[in-house]
Amino acid sequence: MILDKSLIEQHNQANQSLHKKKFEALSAVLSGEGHDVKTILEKIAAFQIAIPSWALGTGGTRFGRFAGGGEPRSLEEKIEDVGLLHALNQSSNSISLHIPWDIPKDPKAITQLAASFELGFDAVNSNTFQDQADQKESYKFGSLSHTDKAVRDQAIQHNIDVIRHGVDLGSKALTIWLSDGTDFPGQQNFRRMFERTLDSIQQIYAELPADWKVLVEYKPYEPHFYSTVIADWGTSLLFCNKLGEKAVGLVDLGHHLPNTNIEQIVSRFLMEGKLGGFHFNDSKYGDDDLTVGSIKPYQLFLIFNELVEGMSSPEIKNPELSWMIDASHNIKDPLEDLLQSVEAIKIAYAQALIIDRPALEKAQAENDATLAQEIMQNAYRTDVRALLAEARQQAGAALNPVAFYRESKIREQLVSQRGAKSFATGL
Ligand code: PSV
Ligand code: MN
Repeated sequence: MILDKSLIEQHNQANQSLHKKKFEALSAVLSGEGHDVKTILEKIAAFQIAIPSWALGTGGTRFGRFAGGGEPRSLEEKIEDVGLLHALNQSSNSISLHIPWDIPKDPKAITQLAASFELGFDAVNSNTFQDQADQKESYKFGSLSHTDKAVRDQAIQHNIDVIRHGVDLGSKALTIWLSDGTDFPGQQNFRRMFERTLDSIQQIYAELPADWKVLVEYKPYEPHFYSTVIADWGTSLLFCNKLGEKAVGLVDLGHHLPNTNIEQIVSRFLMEGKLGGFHFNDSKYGDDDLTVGSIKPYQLFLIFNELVEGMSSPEIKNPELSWMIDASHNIKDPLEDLLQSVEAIKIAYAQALIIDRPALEKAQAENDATLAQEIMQNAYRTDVRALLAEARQQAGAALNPVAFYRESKIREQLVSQRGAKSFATGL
């Protein structure tokens, strides 16, 4: 579905006077605090977050799935949906594919279609956590770490195939999330599992084009419940260091045990120049895949504080990051959910940009914990939404994307085009 841009203009006109009041008031406060509002707006506008191809349909749990209707039935329709999101917020100019859920059969046509929506392709994701119908060897007992070389070889070849699909599309990174692990003590030898995995990823690494990265994602448990081969950031970093320069860590916000200090992990990765990217989502208990910022917005802000501080420090030499959403659940309209997630990420980024850094550094040097907290929370408690709206408006997007989506009855139109029972591949 192609959006009629004049409808966005009408929406912006109708909401202009209230927006103007909010933006002018906020600009006055920020300028008074010494910030350059124009530069902040430019940074917000430039910040783009990739949309995962698997989050455009309704997500499910192992207990069920409640499809919402109008879901994209093909990769082409998924690209159209990301194009729609991008037209609404001008903040998601790429899509991250999961293979084999979304295999581009005609890569040229797919890249052209994406380009027509001003979209590119972010990291491609391999999948050795499920068996496919036409697959010879089973991943029941693992893939890249498997005891049987034939299974490992099949999983290695799959990752190499994913790289080739990515090359055809113009992607520049492979994300490996390895579900391999064990469910019972004594089931496997931890060290040998690590060694076999390293050998497998080394073979994949050797196939990476010169300008590619491999993002090594970690996760402490699920689908296995006793051990995971790449369980934590330390193991991810260990793999990356052994692999080489092109290997970098991927932080999925849902892949930590309760109360883990994720912002400190981000700082450590940055310090080592080994932070590759993010899978944004939110969670209360485990890998809940909830809308970004819906549960722990302060944590998200603290993560962006580390990112803004780290990326602007001359001593940090970290490659460019891949920003991706990895959220999907059961009850919301997926497009509304993605709009909310992107908004939450950009809010946290904008808040981190307005931290008074010189004052914070001074407070830290003087061990003034009270003042440091005041400075952090002054930024966090600033309602920056009018900045985001202004950046969107200047880029030709909607002042309020979710409201516009509802007013324009976009889901209803998608349902009438695709049917109430259409089914997207993915989780
Ligand atoms: C696993 O939980 C994960 O975070 C990985 O990134 C997968 O690729 C994605 O979710 C979808 O299953
Ligand atoms: Mn993930």
